[in-house]
Amino acid sequence: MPASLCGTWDLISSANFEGYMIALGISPYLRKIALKLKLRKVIEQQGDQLIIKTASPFRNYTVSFRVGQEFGEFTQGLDNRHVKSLVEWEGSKLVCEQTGEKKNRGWAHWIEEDKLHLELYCEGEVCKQVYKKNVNE
Ligand code: YOG
Repeated sequence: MPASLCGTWDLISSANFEGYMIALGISPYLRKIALKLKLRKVIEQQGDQLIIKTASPFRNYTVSFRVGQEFGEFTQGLDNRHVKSLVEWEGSKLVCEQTGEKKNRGWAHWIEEDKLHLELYCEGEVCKQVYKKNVNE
């Protein structure tokens, strides 16, 4: 059983977020705002059902899904695209494939040394983020 992703996690490092956003076609204005955001992940899991909330003072984004079951995702407030998403466990990694207009799009979450790791993929760009558990929330 992989280490639990559940909890409240605060961003401590981010690499190539800019490259990922450029690949998504985000405007320079929004990229500048997004780069400064103190992002938080709130992850809840009940069996195969997961909810991942990405929270910030600027915008929030929530995705809710069942592992192994494809669903339609609308990335509202992000790049505002419709994709078909499928999330599966690959060993201890929770991996999402987002099929749509953008090629090789998706993300992966895993736990390493008590930290929540995230890679965001789009068209060959990889954004790498690390979150630390917030025990007060
Ligand atoms: O997370 O797919 O944890 O959904 C990536 C933002 C910024 C708006 C956040 C708002 C991509 C302007 C979600 C940021 C940039 C920039 C806070 C990443 C798009 C627009 C919501 C993601 C997965 C995995 C779960």
